[in-house]
Amino acid sequence: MSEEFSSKLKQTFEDIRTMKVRGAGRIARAAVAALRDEIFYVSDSSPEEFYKRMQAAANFLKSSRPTAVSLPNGINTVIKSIQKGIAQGLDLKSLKEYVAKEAETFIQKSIEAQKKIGEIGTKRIVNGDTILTHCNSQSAISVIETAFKEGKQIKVFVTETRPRFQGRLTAAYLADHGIDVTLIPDTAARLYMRKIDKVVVGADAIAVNGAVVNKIGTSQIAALAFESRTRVMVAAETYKISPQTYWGELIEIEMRSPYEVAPKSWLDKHPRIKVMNPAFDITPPQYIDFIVTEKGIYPPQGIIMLFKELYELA
Ligand code: RUB
Repeated sequence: MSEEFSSKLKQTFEDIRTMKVRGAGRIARAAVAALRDEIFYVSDSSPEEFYKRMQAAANFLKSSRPTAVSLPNGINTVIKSIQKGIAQGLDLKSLKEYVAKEAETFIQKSIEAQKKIGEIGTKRIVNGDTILTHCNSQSAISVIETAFKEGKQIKVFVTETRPRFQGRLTAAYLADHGIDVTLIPDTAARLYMRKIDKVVVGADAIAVNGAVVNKIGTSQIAALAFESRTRVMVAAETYKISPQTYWGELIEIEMRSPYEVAPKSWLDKHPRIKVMNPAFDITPPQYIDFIVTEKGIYPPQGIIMLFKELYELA
């Protein structure tokens, strides 16, 4: 099936699957860019045939990783633009140009949204704050970096984020940009929570009830923050809201290889040990103080209103 796609598209699929490209925003932009390039790879006789080929490429890319809702949401904007172009009666050449432009617009808007989240989120960071972040979220980093660039004296605690250690990426980035960073084991989060003024994390998906799906361990940190009255900010673009949750569907949690948790050689020696390696968890809305999007700041309970506005369901 995948033979019909360009090697570039297949490479993007592989890069997302193997986490060479990772983080919900980056995943969405990479997939949309791959689809944009695919437009000029597929040779078709009619707009309908083109639509069919692009739909197949879209489904293939969607299957690369299951949890980040930004991936299908980004891909769907491309597919919807094909439907729109066909409905307008565009010829194949104009249709392709139109779809390529729409894909590029999604990518640019995604980058702008992350910047805007930084500008809005920084309003909730005060001089002297000590922040804790988990994993490696560009939107969370945007808030932290903007606050720092505005001259706020901040300190950042970063959890290592086992088993893939994405926290190291965040710690290195922030330290390289001059920010005071302390890397801690995930298991030290409770010990240090009393020093933390705000938890700032990203999201892979947001359910319409305000629950947030993010890197495994996020819900534990949010529960600890709740226990010590520390505020929890989620920084996420609106394309991370999951439309399927409006109809009662659940967000699939990706299960990854057991060998990320323990080496194969060791597990082979202990065949009776089972391993579970979920990549994400769900933080209930009551553990989240507010969600910063490019459209503004919302309490988790306000996400349903935002969703209805975005999808014109109000
Ligand atoms: C990454 C992760 C990030 C979100 C948000 O998980 O959980 O917090 O994707 O990132 P993984 P961003 O490393 O498994 O992809 O704000 O950059 O979209």
